Amino acid sequence: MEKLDAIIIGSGFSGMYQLYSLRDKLGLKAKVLDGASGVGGTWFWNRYPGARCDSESHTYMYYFSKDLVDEWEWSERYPQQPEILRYMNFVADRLKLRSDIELNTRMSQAHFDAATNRWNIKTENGKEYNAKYLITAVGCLSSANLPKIEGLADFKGEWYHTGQWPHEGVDFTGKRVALIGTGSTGIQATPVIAATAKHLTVFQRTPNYSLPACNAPLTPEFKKYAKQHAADIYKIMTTNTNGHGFYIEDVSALDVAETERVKAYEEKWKMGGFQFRALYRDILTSAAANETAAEFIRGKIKEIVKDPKVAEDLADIDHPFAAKRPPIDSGYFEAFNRDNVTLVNIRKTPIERLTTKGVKTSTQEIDADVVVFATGFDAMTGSLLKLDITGRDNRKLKDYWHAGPRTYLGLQVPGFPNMFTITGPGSPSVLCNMPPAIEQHVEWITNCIQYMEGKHLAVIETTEESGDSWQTEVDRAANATLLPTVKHSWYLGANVPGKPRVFMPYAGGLAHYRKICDEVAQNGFKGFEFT
Ligand code: N01
Repeated sequence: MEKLDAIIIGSGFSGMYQLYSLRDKLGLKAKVLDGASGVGGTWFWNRYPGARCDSESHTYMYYFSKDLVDEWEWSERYPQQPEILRYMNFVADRLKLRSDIELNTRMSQAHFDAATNRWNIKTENGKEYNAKYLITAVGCLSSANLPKIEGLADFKGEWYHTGQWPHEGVDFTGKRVALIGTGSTGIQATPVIAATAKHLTVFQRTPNYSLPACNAPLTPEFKKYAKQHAADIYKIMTTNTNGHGFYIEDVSALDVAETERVKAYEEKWKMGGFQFRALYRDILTSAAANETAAEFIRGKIKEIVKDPKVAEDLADIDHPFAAKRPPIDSGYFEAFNRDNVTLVNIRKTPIERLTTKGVKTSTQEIDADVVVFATGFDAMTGSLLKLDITGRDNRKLKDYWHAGPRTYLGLQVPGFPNMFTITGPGSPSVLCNMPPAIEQHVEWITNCIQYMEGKHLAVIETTEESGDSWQTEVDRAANATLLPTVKHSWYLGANVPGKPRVFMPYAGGLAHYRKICDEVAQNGFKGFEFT
């Protein structure tokens, strides 16, 4: 059994920075475990066609090190998966992290031992570790959600989930492809698969808004600008609601004349990306303000898609804009103008089963050589609940979270001493551009551990009262927005049958959340108890 100060689970953005912080800043003995054969977390697994980040590249990176900012150069406004994976490998090498990352080593069990105040950890390949701190860096969207569609075992073709894509890629040339799911992933994959497949059938359950990415190579001038203004960019990212490189305008959509508003939406549409959402402060809080944006996008869909029936099915959106995570795309709606792309509205004609030859709906059987499940993830809690994590008094995380996750600040779970959850449920995480949210958590945890080590404290543990009061704040923040009004959203766990319907991320905004976390730390880590 290897004895360590800290075990970190996962080698994505979170795990790598946490390792660097504990090892190189605090001088602790720390190790990362990861079941994958390479670093990169989400970007190691999500290799599906068209996989690209929806955050702009100059904001989708670490900012804690000026050297890393200066030495890395992105090629496009929105980086593709291979480029992000190269970046992650660059960081692993540049910070000399690899010697403390155990790949192909999936943690299966972590039990807290109250006699020693330490965690005993076991892996699937039989390794054992003992550590004072257990830090989960497992990602919010890393547990694939494969729907239980009858007949999958009968299907004679190939099938794949986008989040577990084969490393060698999939050649769609000359093939009939069925794509199930029209979230961010399905919307990114559709035009790319359509470009080579013989035929692509997209099965849509929930129509979706999508904003054009307007991706393009970065100009030398922009690259220079981003490096020279890194400090200003970082300041914007960490002092706004969702960690992107721009602020939300402090104007109500309802205080602007319609012609002016439509003109402004048009400008943002042409600019591409999430700035469209940032045009008015009340898009996510007022149904009437939201409808102005929703109506504009529905109009765009009908303008782009030539077949009015297909356009009607695509634009028949029954949730407020951005109340489900809005995708951004590179030619999604345009793909439905191709002769080799068909839309099947499975709200009207549900999928009944897979057959040996393809997908059977209530009205037809569609032959397919390949089925692609772009059906998302058991988000935020799935990857944690797959593990056997047992805290004080034999408390199992699965049991404690049976009615939904309960945390303090999304950073710790009552009854699980010395365990920290990077971007855990109850933190802003998925409502943000992830890297600044991750950096904030890693820095907070590192500061907390430094405090403990400096004072020779054995245990940090949050309380039931702290968990309860934070849950009240999580609910308050969600209910101040339109987000929980969408009943079929993965933010609420609705995409996974049987999962409790609880709004999981903290919707109070990254800047506000950072302030709360800072105040907690400044007040002697209020809400936590030390022994
Ligand atoms: O998953 P999703 P995703 N039968 O859950 C449908 C991040 N991301 O992988 O909406 C038929 O959003 C489901 O239908 P419905 C981003 O945060 C980031 O696309 O549940 N259909 C939906 O259409 C994103 O939000 C980036 O009715 C079924 C789709 O499958 C998150 O990951 C890129 C079904 C799933 O959509 C998840 O996105 C991609 C069933 N049984 C993703 N079950 C970047 O920034 C589900 N569906 C790079």
